[in-house]
Amino acid sequence: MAYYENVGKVAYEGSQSQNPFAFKFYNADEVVMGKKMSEHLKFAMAYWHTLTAEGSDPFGATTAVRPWHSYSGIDLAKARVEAGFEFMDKMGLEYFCFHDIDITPEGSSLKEFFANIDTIVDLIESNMKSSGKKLLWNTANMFTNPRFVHGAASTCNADVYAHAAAQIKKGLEVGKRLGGENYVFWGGREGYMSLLNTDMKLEQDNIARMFHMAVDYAKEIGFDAQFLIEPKPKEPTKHQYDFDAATTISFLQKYDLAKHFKLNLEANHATLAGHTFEHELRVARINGMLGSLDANQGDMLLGWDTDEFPVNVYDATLTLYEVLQNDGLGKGGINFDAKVRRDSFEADDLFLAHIAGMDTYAKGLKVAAKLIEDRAFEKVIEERYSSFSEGIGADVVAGKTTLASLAEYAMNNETPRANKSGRQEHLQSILNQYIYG
Ligand SMILES: [Mn+2]
Repeated sequence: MAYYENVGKVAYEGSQSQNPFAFKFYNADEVVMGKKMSEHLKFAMAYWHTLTAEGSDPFGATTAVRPWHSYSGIDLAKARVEAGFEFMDKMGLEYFCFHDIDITPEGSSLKEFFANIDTIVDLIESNMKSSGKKLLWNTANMFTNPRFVHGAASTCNADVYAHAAAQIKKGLEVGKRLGGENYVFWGGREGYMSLLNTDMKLEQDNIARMFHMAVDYAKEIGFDAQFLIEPKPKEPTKHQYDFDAATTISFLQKYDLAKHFKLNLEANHATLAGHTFEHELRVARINGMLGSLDANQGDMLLGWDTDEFPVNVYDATLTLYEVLQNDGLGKGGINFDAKVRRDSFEADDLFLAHIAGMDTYAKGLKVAAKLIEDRAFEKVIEERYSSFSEGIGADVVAGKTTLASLAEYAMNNETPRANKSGRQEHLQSILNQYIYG
């Protein structure tokens, strides 16, 4: 049966199309910098926002009208699988991502939960085989169940720590079975609310121990997915330990985990941390840690994680600029960790929102590719730092200088070469020319 009867396969019709159910910029087979758009943009459906969450917020109940509402329990979980694969097929999404609790009810015990997971994973696996859709990543939700009130790997309760380990173990087994290309750790409640009751060192040491156990188990079962950590600065805890890219990278380096992990970066988490998304991508990229993206955006007038669909072409351009400079995302992709607004409650809105997001990223990709092909900013940056490619600057870069040798140089060159303007506003207008031109 069809769950989305109003909508057929979404096709590319070009920027002049008036058809709401058509792509204006995303043309899967169009070649950009030697690769198809669909290879640059490995878009993934977020199971939780698309199929599981239905628009509740702290002030009101669910509003979404969904075609699976006549089902309940495990039948509802099965209907969501079928609807999800129909949605991916119609949208041209090749990948999906899920938390364990997105796909099935937890039941009353871990044993029942894992049995439910097996039932639904059977169905997901057969749909993957018939459709060719792939798992970008899965993860364990270790923040919704009340047992995780004090965190999971950072909990003060060793029995809860063991429960978290059991969910991760199961998640890795599911990932291996479904051929997941990545496995994500998001520190749901891995942080603290008050230092007055918190042993920060023990909590961070325990998180690292959990990661090492996960690395070991993946190796043991032959699961070769890329491990990813998703930084977020706050919410739900006041201070999350994986605050941002730089904090997370230093954590991984301290605990000898850096070689096993990369980062799954989210736009809304970046802005919550007081950074732009492109800042987070740049930090990860220059450290060889850029793994995958959660494509969304926040509302700058609100202070929380609103997970809106990305519709800002300026931001998308600078995001794709970093991705292209990184020569792509490797095993990673672009997951829409984005939900339709509570008042966009019709099933059709799921399609319209994904079209908006995919078109925004497609336009951003094309502009970023042109910027790179023309070396629009690279030429400027090379010139700006050119004093480090010759003379005393080249000696600094080669590690040939000491404080004493630099001091001697400075004393003999009392009038340094003149500084030049950074030309920021001019560069911003060039970026606008590329976007609007
Ligand atoms: Mn978010």
